[in-house]
Amino acid sequence: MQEAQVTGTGEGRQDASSAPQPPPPNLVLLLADDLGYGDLRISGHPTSRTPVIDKLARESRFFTQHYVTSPVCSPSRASVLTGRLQVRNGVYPGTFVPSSILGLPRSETTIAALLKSKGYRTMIAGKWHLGVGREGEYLPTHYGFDHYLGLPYSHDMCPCLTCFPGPLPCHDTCWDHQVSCPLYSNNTIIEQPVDLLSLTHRLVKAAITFIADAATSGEPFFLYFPFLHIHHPQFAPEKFAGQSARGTVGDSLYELDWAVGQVVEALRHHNLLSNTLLWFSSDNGPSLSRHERGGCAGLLRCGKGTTMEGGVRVPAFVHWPTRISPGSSDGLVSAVDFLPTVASLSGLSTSGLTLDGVDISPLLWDPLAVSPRRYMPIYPESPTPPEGPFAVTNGTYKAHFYTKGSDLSDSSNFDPLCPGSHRLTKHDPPLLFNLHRDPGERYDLSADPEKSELLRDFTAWREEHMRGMTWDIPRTQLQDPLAQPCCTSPSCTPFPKCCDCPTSSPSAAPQPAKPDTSLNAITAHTSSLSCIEREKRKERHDKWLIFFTQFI
Ligand SMILES: [Ca+2]
Repeated sequence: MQEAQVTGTGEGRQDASSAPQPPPPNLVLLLADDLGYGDLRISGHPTSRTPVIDKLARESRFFTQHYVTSPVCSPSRASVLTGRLQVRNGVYPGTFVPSSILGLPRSETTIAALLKSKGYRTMIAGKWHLGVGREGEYLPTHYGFDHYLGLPYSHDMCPCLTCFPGPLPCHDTCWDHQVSCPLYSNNTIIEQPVDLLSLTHRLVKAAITFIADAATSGEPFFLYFPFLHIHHPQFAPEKFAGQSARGTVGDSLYELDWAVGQVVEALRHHNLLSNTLLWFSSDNGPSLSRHERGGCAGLLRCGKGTTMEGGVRVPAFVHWPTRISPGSSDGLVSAVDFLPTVASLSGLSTSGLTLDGVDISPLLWDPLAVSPRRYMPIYPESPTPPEGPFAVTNGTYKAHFYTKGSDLSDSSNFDPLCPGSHRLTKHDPPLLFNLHRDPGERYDLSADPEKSELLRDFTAWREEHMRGMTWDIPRTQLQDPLAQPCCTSPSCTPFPKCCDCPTSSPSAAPQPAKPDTSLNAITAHTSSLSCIEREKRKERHDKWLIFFTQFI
């Protein structure tokens, strides 16, 4: 596809090669969870308490047209870390769950691994959501991260316990039939169930310690901080609970804001801020089925789970005080551009990689530069080869070839295209919206004869993109309840309740990780099961493969 050909180059007024070349920058990626386009005070929400993030955004290059690659967690995160679309690396359909057997392919090259190979210290503090594996073989330490502290998946994928001090309950439904949420330190579960009230504080403390150690060593570093906020069920300790007029989602956002401030203050304290590139964004739009607790897409249409703007267009800004002048850019950019952009700025070669991202650094130096990204394919939550990307945008216009609602926008949503009751619908001609004049996608222009050539261009680009795409086998749906991470043992009884362990008694020593052999690994795992169960699972998996391989 087009984007794979232009890594490291730009077509703007000024490119990276003509800018002054400082020492390799430190990199901090702050990724909020389910934070919508309209959730920050600076992006228009009147009752959000986000003073730190707002100030940081004002000092940064703010991208008004920043797209994630998927309207849900795992595939979006896979693209951030690999610079590749989720269909290329197999992180689809939907997300990994606690019982998923697989994870991000070990053959994938992450930005952490690239940076580590050039002497960077690396750490992830927060939500991973790219797999665990029966023996921890898909945890972050196998993808270039020196240190890991955090949860392996969303905290609603476990029983709801305590979300706020006192009698205030956890809101929303959680997965009460699964094991309790585990907290990992590297490859070891150190707490299960995790204490959410102290979690953010501990993640911040670990991140600050990592920054301090890096400052002492003088080595460059990459800190990836994927927050659990503001995903449901929201949680917040006493310091933040009840402190926002927005209720629970506002309180969790307020703690997120505090955490961002702590990281920035640590950088400032160690005189690292001037040579640190800080990238803030979100992994997908708001979960509207949670109503007032589900976040806000602002003026954008629909939310999480859909390919409308509210699902995939999220806030993003890049802060680097000595290199980037404050201001906003309307250039078309994507989270999948993170890897090639920071690789370019850090002097790393990506010549051996097949990437879908492009180096968008020209937009960092000049907000009026023409974006190196010409088109962005918008894939649905559960993509299939015959349907391909549901929509395509060139920044100014967006064409929807398919639309499909999501259960993450329930029937109370007044917009008929948002809820799950809106079944998969093919549009011929595609729905067409002018995003510059109509970012809310209200007024379809497809019947305008003057737009027919534009629609032909979108159709041609999409078809070329689909012809050039290599789909990996989908990896999220192969599951085994006994694959859930358990601090005691997956063979304990009664499972999964027996996996709860006291915080004073961390888990047994971690198992050595095995190399990812993909389907061979599945075979090895199933060999320990009964013959009947093995056959059942093989049959389910074969059906899944047959369905997809007929298109690949
Ligand atoms: Ca998310």
